[in-house]
Amino acid sequence: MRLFFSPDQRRHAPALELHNGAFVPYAETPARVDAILAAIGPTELPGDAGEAAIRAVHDAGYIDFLKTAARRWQAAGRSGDAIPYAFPVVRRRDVPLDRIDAAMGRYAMDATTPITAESWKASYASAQSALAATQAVLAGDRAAFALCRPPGHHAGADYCGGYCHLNTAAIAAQAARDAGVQRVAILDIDYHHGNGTQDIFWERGDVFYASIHADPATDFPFYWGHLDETGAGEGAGATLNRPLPHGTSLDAFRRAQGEALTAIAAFAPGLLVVSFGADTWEGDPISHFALRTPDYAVLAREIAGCGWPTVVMMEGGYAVDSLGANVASFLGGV
Ligand code: Q9C
Ligand code: ZN
Repeated sequence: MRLFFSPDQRRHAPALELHNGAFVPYAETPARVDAILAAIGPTELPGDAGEAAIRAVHDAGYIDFLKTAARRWQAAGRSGDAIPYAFPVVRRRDVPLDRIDAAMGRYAMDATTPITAESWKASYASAQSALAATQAVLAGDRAAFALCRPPGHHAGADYCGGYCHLNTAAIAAQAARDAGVQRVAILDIDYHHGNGTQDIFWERGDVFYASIHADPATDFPFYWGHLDETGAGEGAGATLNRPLPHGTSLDAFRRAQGEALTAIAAFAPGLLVVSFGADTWEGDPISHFALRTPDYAVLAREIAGCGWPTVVMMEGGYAVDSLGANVASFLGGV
């Protein structure tokens, strides 16, 4: 299986994040990719396919914001990373937001996703890795892996959040659609619900989104991922959510994944995108499931057994010492 990663993806390295009411060291570190690289062996550099596939998913205003936010934050006299703190929750009129503080809240869903001067470079490179892996599968490989980092599934068409700026799974799925694949399915097995991916395809009947995750009644991102969210309009029935309780281990996770795979099979996709997070591991520092390292191979074999061309995107996973083994276990199963 071909594996894609660009060193530029290390360049996003915020100092701190707001966690449980205090600033703590940022959990989504460049060390995560080094741990994965050490376990999975050599990767290939993605080519540079430009911005078109990113613009097919994300708003122009948001892309411009990502490129310029750190500079605008500095120009406003700030020393640390750019972090939003005021949000237009009451849906104000779409007035121009010149002040960087206002733009930060407009283009973010939370205050846990800092933007640095290098964030665009790193997220752009992460999207290129996603596109290169997708190209490999479109060209005939049965499966490929993009070591995406920063991750993607919390980012919507016009917002960042949950450590994510560009939605790599959505960019991959849309690129496959634009290359002529009629129906694309996304299976999201990160610990957290992929609200951005769900949002982007909510009213789309051509991209099926299925997610297994911690119940939003107890866990981030709170406002999305409930059982009764199933899509709307053309996309009615093309979203499937399986929220699960703290302590979930292989048996229950596997049953939920089986339901997701059955629904995806009925949709008959030409390509499967997997948003894979290893934050479902029993020792993850910010999560509460109980999967063990060998469980990832079991889950991956069941996905691979469905026979769809499959492109895997790295999402979360914060227990750095075990991350490599968990990812290697999953990829071995694929
Ligand atoms: N105190 C991914 O796994 N932090 N993102 C929650 C809880 C956000 C995780 C704060 C977690 C985002 C890709
Ligand atoms: Zn996660």
